[in-house]
Amino acid sequence: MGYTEKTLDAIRAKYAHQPEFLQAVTEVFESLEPVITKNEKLYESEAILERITEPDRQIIFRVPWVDDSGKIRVNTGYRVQFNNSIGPYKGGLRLHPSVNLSVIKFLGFEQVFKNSLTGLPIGGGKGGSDFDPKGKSDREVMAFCQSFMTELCKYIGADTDVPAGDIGTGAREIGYMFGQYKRIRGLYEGVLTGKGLSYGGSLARTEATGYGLLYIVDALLKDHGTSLDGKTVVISGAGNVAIYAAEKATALGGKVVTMSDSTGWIYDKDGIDLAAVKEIKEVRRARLTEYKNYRPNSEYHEGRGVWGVKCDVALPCATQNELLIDDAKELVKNGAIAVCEGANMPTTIEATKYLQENGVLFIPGKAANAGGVATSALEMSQNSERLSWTFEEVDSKLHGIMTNIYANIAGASEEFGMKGNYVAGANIAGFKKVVDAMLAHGAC
Ligand code: NDP
Ligand code: 2IT
Repeated sequence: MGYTEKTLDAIRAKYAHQPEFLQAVTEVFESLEPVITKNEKLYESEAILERITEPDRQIIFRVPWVDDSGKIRVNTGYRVQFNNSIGPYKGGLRLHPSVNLSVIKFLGFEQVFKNSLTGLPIGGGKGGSDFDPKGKSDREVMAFCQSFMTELCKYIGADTDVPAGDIGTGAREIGYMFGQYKRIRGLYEGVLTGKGLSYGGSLARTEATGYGLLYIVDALLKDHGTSLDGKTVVISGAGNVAIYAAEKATALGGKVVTMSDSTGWIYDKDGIDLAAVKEIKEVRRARLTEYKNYRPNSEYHEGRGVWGVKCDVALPCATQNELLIDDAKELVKNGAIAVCEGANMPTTIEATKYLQENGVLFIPGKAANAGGVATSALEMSQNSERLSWTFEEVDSKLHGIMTNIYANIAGASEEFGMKGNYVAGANIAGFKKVVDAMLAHGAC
């Protein structure tokens, strides 16, 4: 049995109770096989695979807060500092009832490779809590965020670990957390990204993940002799990533016909009215059921279903494992040409393989959604030099980063004899830089 297989077996036995983490590791290991085989002796004696899959540290803590009725509520907080070989830990904070250690570990593991692919000096980490911001008052959200940061602030810092947003964590939550960090630590520093523009945030960070996704879609389609112009696009999610993906897809000439939230989805054959979605989701924090009030000719459906709508390009932008094998079959049957992941690991391994085997161009999240964290790294640079760049400057850097990522993952897939397999390309290209640094640092 080879080194990769042996290590994967050991990880599967040890972490059998962490399915999302195992899914992420399995996908990466499968595509690293050719690289590992080439360097098997060295990597095995240096325990590269054992070290890259074991976080540097995992912090788990109690988050007590007082609700509006005066009752104390308790949630669990997490920060997994996965790997800082190429820079300070960097990655978002997820606030969602489904959060557990397996979810945070899968996200942290993915983040290591994603951050490497950006070409910027950032290591990988992730955190969050099983707190559900839905239905909570602003005061309750503030109470939670202050309590969460009261503990988290011991472990983070501008040169140590720089958290940011993710599901359930947006500008409001980052603001409350930054306020509490500053108050306790007495430091005004770039300890979080996705900050408001009045206190050190970067222009274009809000748009960055969605825009970045479309910049790589554009590069992919151009490389395959076509473009987004006139194409039908289906998008899942109606949050930060989905909204700005839809905005840029429309700007590039695509027609976005679906979006979804955690209870249902909308179909608008004339193209989604984004101003309406922004008002419903960003301003009123309401449900997509309300979309019909803005566009009477649109359809609302309970449950899931966007992947059954005929399209050219599909962009899963909600959450993990939201695109399953039957969805992949529908997409292929309906003639989709590309699937690019705005969310982290939205496509199951089985569905990914089916899409690839049936000629659908597929870019995994660690490459396709890297524009968010890349722009966070640009926010860190601006904070360090105490300057703010213009929207155009940040956006043009983001564009350059995404086209570079496309060139690198396409190049790596070709170099290892798997041309067009962007899953392998992303894993290999992301892995190489981190491993070079790990080898240089010795046993740590
Ligand atoms: P948001 O919280 O802004 O939006 C998430 C959207 O997905 C919401 O519309 C939500 O519905 C919907 N959703 C549907 N099902 C679920 C579910 N089971 N769990 C959570 N959400 C669900 O998050 P983001 O847009 O920031 O993140 C979306 C994805 O993109 C995640 O996978 C995240 O990790 C990834 N990502 C985010 C980046 C960022 O910069 N924000 C960067 C890179 C990746 P509802 O409206 O009902 O809550
Ligand atoms: O998954 C991700 O890359 C994010 N949620 C963004 C992380 C960041 O540090 O901006």
